[in-house]
Amino acid sequence: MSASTETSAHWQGVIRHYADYLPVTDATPIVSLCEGNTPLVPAQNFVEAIGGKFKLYLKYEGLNPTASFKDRGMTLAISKACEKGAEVVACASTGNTSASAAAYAAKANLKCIVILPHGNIAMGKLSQSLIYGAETIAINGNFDDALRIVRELGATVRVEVVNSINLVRIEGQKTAAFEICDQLGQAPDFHFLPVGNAGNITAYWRGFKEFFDRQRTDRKPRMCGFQAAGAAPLVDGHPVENPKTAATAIRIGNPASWSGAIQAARESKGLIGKVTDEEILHAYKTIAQTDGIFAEPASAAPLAGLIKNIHTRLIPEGSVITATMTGHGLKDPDRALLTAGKEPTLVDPDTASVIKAIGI
Ligand code: AN7
Repeated sequence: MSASTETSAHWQGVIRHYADYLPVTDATPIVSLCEGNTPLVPAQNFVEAIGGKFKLYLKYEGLNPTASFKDRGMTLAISKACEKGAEVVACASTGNTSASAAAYAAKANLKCIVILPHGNIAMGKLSQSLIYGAETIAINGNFDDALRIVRELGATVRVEVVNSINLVRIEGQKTAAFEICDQLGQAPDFHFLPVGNAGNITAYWRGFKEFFDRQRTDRKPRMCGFQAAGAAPLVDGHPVENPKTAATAIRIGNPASWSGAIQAARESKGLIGKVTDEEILHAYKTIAQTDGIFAEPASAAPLAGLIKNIHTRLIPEGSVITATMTGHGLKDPDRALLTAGKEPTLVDPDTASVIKAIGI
């Protein structure tokens, strides 16, 4: 079956679908959980609610097998690790990379070591790493400390590092840009996404450029990345020693793909901006309540960035904008409960009490 006739019912993951664009050969054992092929969901209710005059589509990456975009890079990283004969993989993570590494390592029967900043991992993500059976280490430090340790581990013992400093991860993640072009029929005018360790913005820009070079689209988008204000090294122009944000996924002070992010913004005439936690959480609640999309807080950073740019001249009327919803909202149920700010209304078990409580 050729890739062009493959239907979503036969989808077998991003490596098989985009093999011509990825560093794989017949000798590469493909480790896949059928990731990718995520929906591009129109979000016009949100656009109307914020007073925008553009078209918005959300790439809902929370619908990947481990509920984040990380699966696209991880299928390739674990496949290449197997090709090399690795037996142990390791990563540092704010939660989603570790969930994905743990799942793909389980599938490939590799040992997986994950190093996490203690107390700053959303509950859903921590539960994933543990149930997939990864050796899970929490450190009294932040993500940047964890990444330093993993780099040192990779140089000291026989482990394959599967953070995005492993460039194969970036290669896999660029398939999201391919899918957006395939879904829209061309690249959008703008692509918005959150930025933490900056691997994903690097990957998307590479993907859009490759599809343009191979004439699969006649345009390239302006890349607009958003960091949390308390963890915005790329905007502030220097590493942040103690990054702080409620969006724990992007609580990163010294991104590994720093130059890739700057290059994406510069070459595409886009920007890297920052948004406060208050703005992020407002966007997080708004997209859930207008368009029924439950994404984790970090994923709402680009939506907060959109709101912020409604009254600037950045976005011409009628523009087509895509934004990546990088992780599922269920990853962080504690934050959802806090942000909703409501408890269920408890009533006696009779219809009259329910009618009284709902006020209709
Ligand atoms: C939901 O899991 O860095 O800029 O260790 O989980 O490519 O780092 C997660 C990052 C955005 C930022 N949204 O992407 C990790 C990790 C979500 C994320 C990002 C992350 P990058």
